[in-house]
Amino acid sequence: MKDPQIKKLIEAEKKRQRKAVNLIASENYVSKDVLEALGSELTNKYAEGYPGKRYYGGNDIIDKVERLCVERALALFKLSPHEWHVNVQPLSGSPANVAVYAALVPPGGKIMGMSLDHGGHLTHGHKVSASGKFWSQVPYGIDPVTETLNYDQLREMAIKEAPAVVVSGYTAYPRAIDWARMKEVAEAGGALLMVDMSHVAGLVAGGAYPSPFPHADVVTTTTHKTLRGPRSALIFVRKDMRELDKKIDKAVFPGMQGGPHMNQIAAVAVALREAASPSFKRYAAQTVKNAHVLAAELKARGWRIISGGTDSHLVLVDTWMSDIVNEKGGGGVPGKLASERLEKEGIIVNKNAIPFDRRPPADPSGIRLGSAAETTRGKKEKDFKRIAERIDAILKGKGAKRPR
Ligand code: DSN
Repeated sequence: MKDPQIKKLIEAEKKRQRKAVNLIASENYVSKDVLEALGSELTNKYAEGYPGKRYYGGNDIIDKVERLCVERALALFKLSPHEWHVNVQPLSGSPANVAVYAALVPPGGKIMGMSLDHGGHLTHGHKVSASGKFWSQVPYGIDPVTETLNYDQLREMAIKEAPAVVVSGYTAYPRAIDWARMKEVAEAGGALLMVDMSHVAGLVAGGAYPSPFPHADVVTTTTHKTLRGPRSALIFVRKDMRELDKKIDKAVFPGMQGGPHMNQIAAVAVALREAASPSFKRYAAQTVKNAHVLAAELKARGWRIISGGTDSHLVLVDTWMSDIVNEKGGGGVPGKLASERLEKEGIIVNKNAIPFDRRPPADPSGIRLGSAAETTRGKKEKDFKRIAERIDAILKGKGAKRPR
């Protein structure tokens, strides 16, 4: 690279990534092959349209790239091309979700989505996102006692509100979701079931988390979290008489986007091939085992784990109201301070609201941890035990050595 400033910054970021213990639940480390595809000449090509129907010439090879990505996406999740369609062009998760609403929800129509502080995503209808400005959110949350979904209550809500779409799949919900029950919820309200499996897509691909495909009408996912690909997104849609597939394609292009990022689509194809390998299956299983250890070890040291544990890569910790007394006799630590203290010691997490949080979103009560990135780096249960010990020591204000 001839640009010394950017070269220096890339090198600095590479070093930071190497040194840090990365517990950001939505991040991961891609392979060299994924990076190579991302940095390829495919970025030079305009390919507005879909394979065989482009608005520019010179797209024969590009068509093959996109078709291969489609084929691999369907094969990875064991979907028949007769029953499912996948659009591989969304630039990332938020535009993918908004494209689904543009296709399937009339302007001003209702989206039943989980509220932000209970673990939903901004694009599940929150008022600050386009999804809450052009459509109206029917917000739902989790049960205050079990801190998990209460499907009976959701069913009643769906019947009362009759939304166009029920959105399931969250950004800070550690537990397995009963997709069959979510389908019942949607059907009771006459709604489509849209699953945003962004966080768990890699676990689903590796067989370590229940698949939403037997029950959902539409499944969106980012490709860069547990799936370990480049930043991008996919929209899967059931093919049937309702022609949802055609509506979704039109909503992505020309509805939302122009030319697809073909280097990104090629990199997704590479990641999908990697995710179909036996070693990825082992990776997915190890990711969940590591998260179990992290949750159990923190819990054993007095930290309150939302819902009592995890069934995925994700652990949500109430650092504020946990039953903790530190060495100075003080109590818990608010989420912002907790994440700052951990970062100073080389452990990167994000502050996160917990359900029914009484603290403001900018300084919430908890932190969100994830095991996907460090599992990619080969960490096992014993390493996660050490990470939990270190987190505990830092948050309680004791000095301790950095985990390797
Ligand atoms: N920012 C992602 C996450 O951290 O879950 C969602 O967009």
